[in-house]
Amino acid sequence: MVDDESIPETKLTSTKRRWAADGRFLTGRIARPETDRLPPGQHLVKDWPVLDLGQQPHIALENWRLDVTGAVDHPLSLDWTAFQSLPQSESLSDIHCVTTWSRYDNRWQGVATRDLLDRVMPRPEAEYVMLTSFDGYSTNLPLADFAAEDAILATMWEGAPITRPHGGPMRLIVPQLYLWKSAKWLTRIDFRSRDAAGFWERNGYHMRGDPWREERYSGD
Ligand SMILES: Nc1nc2c(c(=O)[nH]1)N[C@H]1C(S)=C(S)[C@@H](COP(=O)(O)O)O[C@H]1N2
Ligand SMILES: [Mo]
Repeated sequence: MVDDESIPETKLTSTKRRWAADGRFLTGRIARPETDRLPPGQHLVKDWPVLDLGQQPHIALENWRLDVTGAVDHPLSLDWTAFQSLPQSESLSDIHCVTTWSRYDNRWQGVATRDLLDRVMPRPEAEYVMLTSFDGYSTNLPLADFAAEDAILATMWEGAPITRPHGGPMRLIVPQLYLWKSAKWLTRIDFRSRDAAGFWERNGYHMRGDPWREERYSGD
């Protein structure tokens, strides 16, 4: 048995310990009974609708970039090759759109947000994340949701590259929030101490967007 005292204290272990002490990830994936799989007010679809502002950017891989900025110890600016060299993960999840459709069992591959967090090391004051995309879209979410175990910076869906209409070459997937929080064509992740509204949040959508609580609009 390895006792805790023998594990060297690194910045990573100390940050993880701090997160655990804060209960940072307590809003992460929660096992739900099968009968409770469909959130209130949702219906199941088999296809996958496309929803966005109507500008689906063409991003050549040589022009692709991901900047990770704000309240982190190690900001990053990654090109496609550097991004692809991060640890790769797979996750299976349901998606829930605020327009009332849900789709079960989507298989994603890409970089788990937790692996990105291990690299950049959010500072203690980082409580929120603002996402910005190549089409000018933005959306905000709590760091605890961004850090959920099944949240992934996805490049593949069902074994094939994510198509441009669905956010290829890379989009975020945060299964536990409505899908508008899952920015397509993601290019910037900014860590912040205060919450600020993104595009739909400025236009009446909820700041958090938990489908299980039906947090659709700002008054909900
Ligand atoms: N960059 C970007 N991401 C976006 C959007 C957008 O307009 N631009 N729309 C959001 C909304 S409102 C939804 S419902 C989902 C839809 O994802 P899909 O088209 O893959 O179903 O993407 C979200 N991410
Ligand atoms: Mo949406």
